[in-house]
Amino acid sequence: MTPAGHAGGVHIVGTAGHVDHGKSTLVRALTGTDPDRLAEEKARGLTIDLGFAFCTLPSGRQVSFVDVPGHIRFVKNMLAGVGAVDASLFVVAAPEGWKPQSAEHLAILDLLGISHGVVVLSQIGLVDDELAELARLDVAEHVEGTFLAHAPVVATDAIDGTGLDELRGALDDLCAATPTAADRNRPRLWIDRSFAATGAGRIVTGTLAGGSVAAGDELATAPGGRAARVRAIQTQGAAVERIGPGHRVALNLTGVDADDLGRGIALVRRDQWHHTRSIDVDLTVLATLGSDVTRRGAYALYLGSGEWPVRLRVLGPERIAPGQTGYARLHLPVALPLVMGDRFVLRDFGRGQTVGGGTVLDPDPQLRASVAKPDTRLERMIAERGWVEAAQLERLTGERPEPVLGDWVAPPELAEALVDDLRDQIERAGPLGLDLAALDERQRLAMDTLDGVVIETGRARRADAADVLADHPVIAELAASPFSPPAVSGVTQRELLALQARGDLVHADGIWFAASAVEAAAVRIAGLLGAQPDGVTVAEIREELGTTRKYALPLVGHLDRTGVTRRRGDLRIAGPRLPAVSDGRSP
Ligand SMILES: Nc1nc2c(ncn2[C@@H]2O[C@H](COP(=O)(O)OP(=O)(O)O)[C@@H](O)[C@H]2O)c(=O)[nH]1
Ligand SMILES: [Mg+2]
Repeated sequence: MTPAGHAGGVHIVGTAGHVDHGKSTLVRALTGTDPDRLAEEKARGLTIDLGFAFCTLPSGRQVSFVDVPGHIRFVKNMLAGVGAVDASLFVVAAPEGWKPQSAEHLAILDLLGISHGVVVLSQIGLVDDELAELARLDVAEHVEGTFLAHAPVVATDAIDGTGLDELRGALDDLCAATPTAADRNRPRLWIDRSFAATGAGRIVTGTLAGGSVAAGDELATAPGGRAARVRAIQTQGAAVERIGPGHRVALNLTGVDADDLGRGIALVRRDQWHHTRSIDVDLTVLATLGSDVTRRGAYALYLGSGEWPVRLRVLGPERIAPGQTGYARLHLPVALPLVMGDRFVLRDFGRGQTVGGGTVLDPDPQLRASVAKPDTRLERMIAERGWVEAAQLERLTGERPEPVLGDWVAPPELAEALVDDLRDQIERAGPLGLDLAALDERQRLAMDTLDGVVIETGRARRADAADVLADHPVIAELAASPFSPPAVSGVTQRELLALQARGDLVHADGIWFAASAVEAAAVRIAGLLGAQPDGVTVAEIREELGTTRKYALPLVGHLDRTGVTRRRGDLRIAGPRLPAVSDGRSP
């Protein structure tokens, strides 16, 4: 066991166990902080809501505790706290032994994928050795086959201090063996408490996961989408400027109303998450459940720190039997920022029972429920979507796949089909080439990856296709009588347009001119204007060029449009692009 990888890391340990088994007393004995902070909790000696405390272990490691209520009526509060813990401090009172909420809490931790824990046999001072041994056997039997099967078991008495040092040592070992939260630069804080700050603004608390938060950051509520600015951050009782994932944090927020904050709401960076109202999940139904899970039933989804009523549809068969794992589509009443791999617990509202739980497989189901077959494979996500942006897949899965084209990801056969189709189009376009303006973004990106293709003046042709446009006879034909060009013949419209795009021909009011003719005309007019700076008439231009109005008008119109000349009444004067005339040509 090596502590590498969590230098400065903090572990979050959640308590679990039946009511009155000594969870809160144990947390107070370890940390000096009474996690029962509500007046009512103190009066009744009963944990109602989540409590928080922290301490430093003998190794110097820091550990934060989330103390949960054990009473059946407050399972909802327990669920709001355990979603983000790294490990479990699982408490069973030696005098009472295993009880219903011992079982329910263990099942919930298992469903949430918690895999590390320490078992505490508490109140050991209240039993003799024989009873203590019976309690130990009782616990061993019940944790068999669960993540606690091989967990250390420590007997403690929080009142006389028995076993507390041993427990600290066991917690140290536990933390050393438990990975701390990953940093994916995608912070998400499920709020578990929200209250008014003494100055201004609000305080929210939660377990930060996925990324860092710094003072000054702007976050958004989800659901809700309200902007909230982080004014100050506290962790373990101290103010910090910035805090990484895996910590209990309190954020002082400004710019957001109390109504927009509360348990179950998440704070995330805007645009980093896919917000969804339907998810495909795997669902493991507890073996102890008395009936199958079907679409009938009023279900509550516990995810993050929230509780949401959901509609459920089993995928594939109609039902999932107790002890079985199946697939389901859940419909939520609000859009939540969810990602593949998020864990959840499902309870039956009416019966107040835990039904089961599982993992989000697809936070944005694409297929109809009758045919959907979700799993956690990236290839399935891509296959169901076709072309999809890598950034979107990262939002959905937390993984950023290697794009095949630009920022796009696609199933291999689609990527191949795109390239094949492009090669076909280029082939069909022949020597004239394929007009790139007619292609979409992905086709243009794919074009850059093709070998043996030449791109010229916005057209792509095969490198080995002759350039039929170079020295095309029509250019010479038109240039031969530059200012009275013949009507074009023996050349296709596509060729003419391609020649125009290359700058070889000019099309003006229905007449095709050689580009060289237009340039020559500009020089000749510049000469005229040198002699008559106040302007020349179309008639004078027509005479200078030795042509007729039929050609002179389109030519002059073209020169006006391209800024060579400018119109003033009936005259043409110099435009900004009038060529300079050499002295020799000026009179
Ligand atoms: N003698 C003894 N009493 C304990 C011990 N732990 C808890 N208690 C008592 O058991 C009762 C319930 O403890 P509490 O921590 O509130 O249980 P929780 O509901 O699991 O949080 C309280 O009256 C405690 O004083 C222990 O280790 N030894
Ligand atoms: Mg308690």
